[in-house]
Amino acid sequence: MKTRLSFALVAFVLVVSMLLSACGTPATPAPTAVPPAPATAVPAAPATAVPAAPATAVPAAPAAAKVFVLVPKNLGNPYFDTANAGAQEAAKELGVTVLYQGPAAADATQQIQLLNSLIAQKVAGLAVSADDSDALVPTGKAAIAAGIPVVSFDSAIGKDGRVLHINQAVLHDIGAIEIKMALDLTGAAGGKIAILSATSTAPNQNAWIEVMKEELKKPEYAKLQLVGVVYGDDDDTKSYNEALGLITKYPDLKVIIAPTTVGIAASGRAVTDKNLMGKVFVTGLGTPNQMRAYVKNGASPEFALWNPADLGYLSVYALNALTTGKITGKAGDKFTAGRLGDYTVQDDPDLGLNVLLGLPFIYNKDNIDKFNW
Ligand code: RAM
Repeated sequence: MKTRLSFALVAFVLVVSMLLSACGTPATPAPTAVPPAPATAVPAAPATAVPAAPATAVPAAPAAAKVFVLVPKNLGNPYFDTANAGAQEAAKELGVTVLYQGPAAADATQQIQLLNSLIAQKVAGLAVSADDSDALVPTGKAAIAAGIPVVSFDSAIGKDGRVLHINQAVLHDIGAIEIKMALDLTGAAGGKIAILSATSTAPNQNAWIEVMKEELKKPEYAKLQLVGVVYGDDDDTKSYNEALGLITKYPDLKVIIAPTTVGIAASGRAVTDKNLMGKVFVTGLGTPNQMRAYVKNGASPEFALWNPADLGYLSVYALNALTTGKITGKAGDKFTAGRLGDYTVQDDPDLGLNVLLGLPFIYNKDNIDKFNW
């Protein structure tokens, strides 16, 4: 009897304690049980899918430093290397780390893979020169949703896929200056001109080409005849071959306008190799060090550009202002970008929210030796 009673008691205690613990579990959700949101929001990219980045070019960062990543259209392009030099200068001043990672080729799919991987690594901010405006929007959105501010620089991501675009110069001025230089080179007689661009999807070049076509409708440009637009994909060899193709196809071609630093240098070399100085002129957008020889030998007497180092510098200052809460990215927001001074976020009907670096500059034999980048 005594045994039965104590057995019943033990069983009762067991059942009660089981019931209590069963009720207790769902009633006490610990805060730590919440899954970390950003990781699941980001489509994971296998690390191996990311095109190799020049890890060695990156200075080792103190573990605590904030990590921004400057993502060019492609690696191995001196234009973007110069932008990176400016970005590193800003990084030093601000005490942040800026990594420089990009796809091997100017290709949006590769760029998206890299960005997905950087989002998964939870970097502090991204500055991207877009290989394709629309294709990068979902990726930019995913970054922003994960709390990573995105600015595009040089080549804009569509408005929804970035907080700000860091604009090198007013779109209209860049297109207009290229047509003006073409007429300077043909003289009043005018003649056939062709455009050798970057990739056919590059948002910046496509926008400039649209402006060039509009400019050509003006009476002062009536004697300039645009015979074609070709694409060198910001690849030196392809650009060189496209330039030779234009020269062969149009024996009376007067000017090649290349709104890309890769295309203009390759065109300068093509004209030089064919010894067509004084017959075919090259102009567009170039860097002084790549163009110096062609300015001096007459293949490209003048070309324009802004300073890409300043563009990289301003991009990092803008990311820093966004991540420190100094600005949120709305029109009218103001911040100071070190040696470049004060900037205000502006809203533009086409470009959306942006920060404008300044005016493009014309390089020629009188000033080219003042520049070394
Ligand atoms: C190339 C790239 C870049 C463009 C310059 C002018 O380096 O296409 O996006 O801004 O040219």
